[in-house]
Amino acid sequence: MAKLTIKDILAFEVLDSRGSPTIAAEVILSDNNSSMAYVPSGASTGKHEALEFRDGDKSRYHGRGVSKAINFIKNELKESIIGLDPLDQKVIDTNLCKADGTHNKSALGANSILAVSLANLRASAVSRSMPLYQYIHSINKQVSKLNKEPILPAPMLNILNGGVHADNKIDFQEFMIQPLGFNTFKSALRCGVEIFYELKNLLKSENLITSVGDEGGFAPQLATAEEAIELILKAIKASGYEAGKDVFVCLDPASSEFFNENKYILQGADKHLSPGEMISYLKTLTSKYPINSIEDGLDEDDWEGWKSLTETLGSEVQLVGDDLFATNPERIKRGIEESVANSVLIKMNQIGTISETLEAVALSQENGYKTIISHRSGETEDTSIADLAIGLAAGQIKTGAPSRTDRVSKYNRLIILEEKFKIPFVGKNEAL
Ligand code: 2PG
Ligand code: MG
Repeated sequence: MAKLTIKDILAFEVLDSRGSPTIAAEVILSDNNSSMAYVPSGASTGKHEALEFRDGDKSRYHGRGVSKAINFIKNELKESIIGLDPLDQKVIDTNLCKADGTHNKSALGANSILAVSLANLRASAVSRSMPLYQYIHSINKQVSKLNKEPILPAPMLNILNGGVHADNKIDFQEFMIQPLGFNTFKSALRCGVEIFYELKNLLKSENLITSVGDEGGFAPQLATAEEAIELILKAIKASGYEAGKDVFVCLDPASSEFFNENKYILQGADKHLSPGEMISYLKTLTSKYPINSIEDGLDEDDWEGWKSLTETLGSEVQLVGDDLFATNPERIKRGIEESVANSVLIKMNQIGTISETLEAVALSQENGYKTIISHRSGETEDTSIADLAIGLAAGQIKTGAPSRTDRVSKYNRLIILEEKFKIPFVGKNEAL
């Protein structure tokens, strides 16, 4: 049998869910199997993320075009892997990184590199006639000492949007619900969806708008986190579910967005807090409400604050590093060494290749940190994160509200994989 190789790579400038240009890349193999991958894009991007390469030419898409990144794929990146074995993802990713040659992928862009890395992964799965999640599980053997069996993740649904994802005054970016007291993914998701319906009814009855933010959650004109949480709790009750038992509240304040000169400036809530006061505020919220997870509760470089936040709340609440870790194994290592946070948000485009993403998950899991596979606020029809969450047994996924196809497509993929392949659903204790 002829050796399997990468025959061609195509790239297209397409659009994400905010109408911003992004990249779709197609890897075509010598056996004529192929697959397309689309790259997402963040709004509350962390300082330590790999670079997203944009043209900066103001005459096109307000400078947000990605035509240069597309050319990097067609030239430098293609040359670096053409003719190689696609099944050796590690070699493919190493070559892509070498072609870039920088520490943060600033020469060719993490968006162009990830498009090729992910398309290669997907095309390889097709060529091996495996569902993507199974293929991911099979290659994770080389990376993870645990390589846990595939499992459906607990969903985190962002049903109320604030911060830079919405045009309201709420300082915190995301108010999520996490259904946990269920035996299947489908029934957990149904709980989240029914609460979402009730939240809409409540907003209407209180004359608040029901338009949605970037991740499909409602974006009412509220000002404080307390107001948002109270409404969600009412919606949970109205749906017949019990908060703190069937379903929990999760927050992503995305604190780096409002941290300035060592103060957390909450304009909607009219609070200017020192790191110590911000920790006390988060503690108050968790003692008052059934909150089981807080992501980016503090700034991405406030390691001192994070340490004391972890000492204060780490034994009772999941503390998730997103901008803090930026899916970067070096930063995760530092977090583990300094006992900072206890969970890692995983976003492929923060680091830029599949191999480094697998490394970040393995490192976290091997050190007892929980992992949550995450979408970006700018998404596409690509559903690879659903398979990634299952194949790596991440335990949790956050992919927005059950509204807008860019979010729902991931949930639908999870529903179908659960039923078709009879994959077990993560238990409450294993997820958190
Ligand atoms: C976050 C993400 C996704 P963005 O902060 O967790 O919800 O937002 O993609 O805008 O960084
Ligand atoms: Mg976040």
